[in-house]
Amino acid sequence: MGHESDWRTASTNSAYDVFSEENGYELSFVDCDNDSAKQLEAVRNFIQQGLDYIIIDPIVSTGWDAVLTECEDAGIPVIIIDRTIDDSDKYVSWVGSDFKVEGLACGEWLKAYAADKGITEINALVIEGSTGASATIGRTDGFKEIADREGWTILDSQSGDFTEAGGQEVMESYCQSYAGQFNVVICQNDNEAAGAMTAMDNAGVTYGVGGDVILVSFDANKPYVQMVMDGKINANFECNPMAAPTVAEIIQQLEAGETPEKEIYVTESWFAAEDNVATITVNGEEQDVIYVTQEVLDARPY
Ligand code: GYE
Repeated sequence: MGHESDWRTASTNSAYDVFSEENGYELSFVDCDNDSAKQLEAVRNFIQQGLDYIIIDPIVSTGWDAVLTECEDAGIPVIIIDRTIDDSDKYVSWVGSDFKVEGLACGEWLKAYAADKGITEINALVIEGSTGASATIGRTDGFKEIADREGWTILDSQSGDFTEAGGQEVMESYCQSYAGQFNVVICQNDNEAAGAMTAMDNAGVTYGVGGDVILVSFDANKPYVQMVMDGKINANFECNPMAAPTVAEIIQQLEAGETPEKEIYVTESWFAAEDNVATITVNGEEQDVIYVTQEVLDARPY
C-alpha cells in the first residue's frame, strides 16, 4: 500500500518478519505510495513474474475484479489483508479488522463517557482517513450510526489521508471555521491525531483529560497508547496490524491442499485514559474498555 502511517510500518515490518528467507519464503514487496493505479500495475507485474501467491492490501475497495480475474486465470491464489474489496470475491481469504465495529465502538464509548461526565451536547469534527479506503468507510459509517441515533451533530468530516500532515491541515481549517463550536475530535488514525494535536496547540484549544475537547483516535500504536496513558488522547480504538502470521497459516493450508476460511477477523482492544467506562455494548456484545496503566502499555506488542 504505502508508508503513510505508523500502523502501516507495523504491518510492513510484520510481513518482512514472517515472509523471511529464514522462514522459507522469497518476498517481493512493492510500496505503492497509496497510488491505486500503481497497485494494479504491481499485481500485474507479480502475475508476469509467475509468483506463487499474491498478497494485496487494497488501497481502495473497488476496481478489483479485472485484475483478480487475471490472477485467477494465471492460477495464482490471492490473499487479501487489512482493507476489504467490495466488488470482487476472486480471492482465497481476507484477514483483517471489522472497521465498522471500530467506528461503532468509538460511538458507544463516547456516549457512555459523555453520560458519565454530564456532557449533554456533542458537536463533533471528524478527520477521515483516505477516501475510498474500506477502513475509512467503516469507521465513518460506524460512528455516524451512533451519532444519528443519539442526535449528535457532526459539524464536518474531511479526509486527512491517514497522515500527520493531513491531520494537521484539516484541523487547522477546522479551528478557523468552527472556533469555539466543537467539543469532540475524532481522528481516524494515530498520525492524524498527532497532526490535530499540533493544530489545536497552535490554536490554543485544549484536549484530552481535563481539556475542552474530547480527542479520539484509531489504530492504538504503542506511542499513541502512551498518549492515552498521559491523558492527551481520551480513547484509542485498536486496529491490529499483524495479519502476516495468519497469512502464513493460510499459505501452509493451501500448500497442504486444504481450503482456508474466506474471512478471518483479527482481535482488537479499546483503550481509554480514564476508568469511568469499563464496558460498552457493540452489536449486542459486551466489550471491555481497557484503562491504560503502565502495565497495559508495557504489554503492547506494537
Ligand atoms: O488505520 C491507518 C493506515 O488500513 C487499517 O491504514 C489501515 C489504516 C490504518 O494508514 O493508519
